[in-house]
Amino acid sequence: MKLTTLALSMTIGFVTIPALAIADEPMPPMSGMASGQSVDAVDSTGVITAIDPESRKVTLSHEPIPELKWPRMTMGFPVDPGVNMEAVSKGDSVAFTLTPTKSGQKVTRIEKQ
Ligand SMILES: [Cu+2]
Repeated sequence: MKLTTLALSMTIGFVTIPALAIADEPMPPMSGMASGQSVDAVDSTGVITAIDPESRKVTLSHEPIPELKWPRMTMGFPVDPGVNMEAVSKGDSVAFTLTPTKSGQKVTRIEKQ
C-alpha cells in the first residue's frame, strides 16, 4: 500500500512539475505557501462556452467557487500543457481543477461529466 501511494505521488509529481516549470517560474511544490495565494488548487464544474486548443485557452461558464470568493460567471483560462484539450468540446458540461499561478488561475484538469 505504502509503495503504491508513493509511486502514484511520484508519477503525479513528474507529470505536473515539469509542465509548471515550462509554463511559469518554478513554484514551491505542494507547500500551500505560494505568496499572495490563499488557496491551492480548487475543483469546480461548469460548461465550456469556447475552446481553442491551438492557443490553449478555454472559456468556462462556471459555478460559484467559494474558495476563490468567485460568484457564478463566464471567464477564460489558460490551460496547462499537461491537459488533453481534445477530450472536451464547446457545450460540454465539465469538471475542472484550477491551480494558482503568478498571473492568475490556470486549468490543470478538465473532464467531461
Ligand atoms: Cu470566474
